[in-house]
Amino acid sequence: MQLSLTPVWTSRVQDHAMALDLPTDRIVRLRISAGDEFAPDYSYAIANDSWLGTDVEKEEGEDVTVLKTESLAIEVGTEPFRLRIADQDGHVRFETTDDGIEFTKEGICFIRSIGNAERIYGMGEQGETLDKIGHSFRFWNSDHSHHVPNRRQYCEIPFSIHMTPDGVPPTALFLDNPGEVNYDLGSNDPSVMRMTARTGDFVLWILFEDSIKELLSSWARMTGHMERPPVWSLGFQQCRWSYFPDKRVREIAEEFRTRRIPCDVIYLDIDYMRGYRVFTWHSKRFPDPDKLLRDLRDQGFRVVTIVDPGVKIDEKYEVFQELSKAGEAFIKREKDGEYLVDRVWPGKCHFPDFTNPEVRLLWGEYQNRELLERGVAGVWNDMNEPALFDHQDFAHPASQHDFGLNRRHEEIHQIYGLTMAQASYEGFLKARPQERPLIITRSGWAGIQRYSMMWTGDNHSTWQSMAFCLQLNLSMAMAGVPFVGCDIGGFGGDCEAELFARWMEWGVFQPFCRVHSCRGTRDQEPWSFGGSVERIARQMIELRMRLLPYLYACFVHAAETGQPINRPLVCEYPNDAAVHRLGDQFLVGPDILVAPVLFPGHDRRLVYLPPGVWYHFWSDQRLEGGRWEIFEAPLSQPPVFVRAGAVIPMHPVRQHTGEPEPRETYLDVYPGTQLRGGLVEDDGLTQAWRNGIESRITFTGWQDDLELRLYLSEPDGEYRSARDRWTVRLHTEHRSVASVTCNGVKVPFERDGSVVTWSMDEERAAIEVSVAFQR
Ligand code: MIG
Repeated sequence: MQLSLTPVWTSRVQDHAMALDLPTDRIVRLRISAGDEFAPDYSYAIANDSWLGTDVEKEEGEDVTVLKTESLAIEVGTEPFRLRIADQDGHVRFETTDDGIEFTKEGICFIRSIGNAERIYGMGEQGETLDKIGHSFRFWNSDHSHHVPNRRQYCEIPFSIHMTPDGVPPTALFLDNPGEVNYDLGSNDPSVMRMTARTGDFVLWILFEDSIKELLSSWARMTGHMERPPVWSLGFQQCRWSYFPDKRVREIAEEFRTRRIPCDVIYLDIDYMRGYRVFTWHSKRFPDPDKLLRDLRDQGFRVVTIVDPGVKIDEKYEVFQELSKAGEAFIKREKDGEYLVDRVWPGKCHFPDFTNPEVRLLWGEYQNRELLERGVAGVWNDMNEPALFDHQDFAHPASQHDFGLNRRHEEIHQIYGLTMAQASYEGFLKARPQERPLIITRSGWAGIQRYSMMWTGDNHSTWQSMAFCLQLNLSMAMAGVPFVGCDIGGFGGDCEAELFARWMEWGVFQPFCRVHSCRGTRDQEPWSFGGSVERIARQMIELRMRLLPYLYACFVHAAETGQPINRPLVCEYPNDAAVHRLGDQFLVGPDILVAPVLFPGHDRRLVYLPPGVWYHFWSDQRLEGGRWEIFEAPLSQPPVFVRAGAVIPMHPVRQHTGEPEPRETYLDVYPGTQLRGGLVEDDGLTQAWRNGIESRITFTGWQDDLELRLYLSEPDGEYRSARDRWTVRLHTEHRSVASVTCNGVKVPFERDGSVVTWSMDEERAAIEVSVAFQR
């Protein structure tokens, strides 16, 4: 979008223009022009141009200007260039070196001092570790995965969170340049971070907040929040390259139901198309897609189809004809204006220019006519880096519409996937304005979360790849994309039984929970590895279905605040140095901790439990945190823990989310000094929640030596769930209960092992529970 910021300071360094903006009291933007003057002020990342602004006091000195706002003191000097920003507590939050800009052949290079023991998070699909300090990266979306196992570069996001362990609040940086960008995060000189933009203006946003979580909220306000997703997208999903013909798809569906393994979604990969022509159906393999989709829907399955950007050059093919007629529809060669050609699955193709609004419109219409109107539930955008067969990148300099700016493709390369997802998203909302879009994409850039969720592309069926995926999910979340997940079981290569089981064990805790595998590899359905693995897979998927109310609340929270669903521990425990580089265990929402087993043959693993009390999920054993401990983890019991004080809403198992809403909701209470939890309910499918057709209930309470109190708030909102009963399960091994009263009335309870259970009627009013412990 075009931005309307007015600089509070301008200057020139050598032949380049410079400007500082203060979009809010806590955001600074610095621009340095590549040429004499600034390019028009457009951003593909920013989605919200209503800035609060701030009062500024300006002191202009000889070679340093000081700008003061309520929260920040900004010192900027031009000869040589330096920038230093301190907060109201006097902490230096951002500082360049004494000569902070170099104009080089590689572009504009900006040099910032790295803090003492600094940690760097975020950046999406970049790097092998959660903390990126000491690495260097090129940001250039591409399909590298086949060559380098621990590299994934479909969606790189130049948004990074910088934290030092000295208690100074973290700061975030966003280099708003959609061309090639290079970061050196102290790999050559540990004291400096160099950020280079090869083309275009250097536009750096600097965010100042008090915590990582607030930085992520601020980032979501700037670039857009993810949508509240359709509830079926939280269900289990099965994919493979490819299920065809239609008969095979029906068999897979049937297997899930007869084996009683819950499943919500089946995917159609590229073989459903006629010769890989986008928006067509293969007439022999899928002679009647409408009927197939209807029948599957009757069994409770949604179908998501893949869509690739390359449009086959074929005069007899309608999509090609019509887009060709539209003019400016495809990416053009700069030198002669001819449409660029490269090969992908359909053969020789042109590549739609999704920065052109008319192309997005047409694309959306085809998507709706050929897919959504036939009953397809969601759209899976692949190959949109874009990936090409003949070349790594387009063979010729090319140009795009680009807000009418007509920049070269290379200057906006990073947003190809973003704009394809935008086309898909806008199209979806046109076809079904009352529903919630489900768009999946492989490539993306800053802001992708407002259109689409991400899966992390082609991983491998190896232990190493599995461990790597975990970290990727966290790095995506720390770059503002909460709805993310990897192909469970691994895409490339043959999976083996133990790996599949271990992958399922934590894969079900990902926001996106899908099994997928490459063509030519062995079967990879939950039942493909024998009875015992099938039992584990079923049990884990069932656990996910039970946890749906908890997960859904996490998704809604993510949509409203930008908070991750799978969180690195540092999000919640920033002051605990033990978690600063911890990327092989994660939190699901604030209360569940998962520590996957990542090596073959291991039946235990070392886990770090953050300070506080935790409960072992399978045994209810109460544990003191703030330490490392080795836990037994036989197959089927991955280390999972619940934070003391958590109230986790759960449902009975259903085979898919379209089964009738349960009449009963469980509240799993893990006693702690303060209780907390929440439930958000709505129809799961439509936009009606925007008009208040939802229901929110919060759980609070406390516990002392004698008593535990639990409060359920009165439901807020108009939605009425099917619930007529709550069943509370109090996980307390070490305390015996004397009595339970609900709103002053004694209720019967039972103890089974470590769990004390009782039920309460749903009255659509507040409930106050008191549990008296035996002295
Ligand atoms: O060139 O559509 O990442 O999930 O199965 C490979 C076939 C193209 C790459 C995707 C993968 C998908 C595959 N695609």
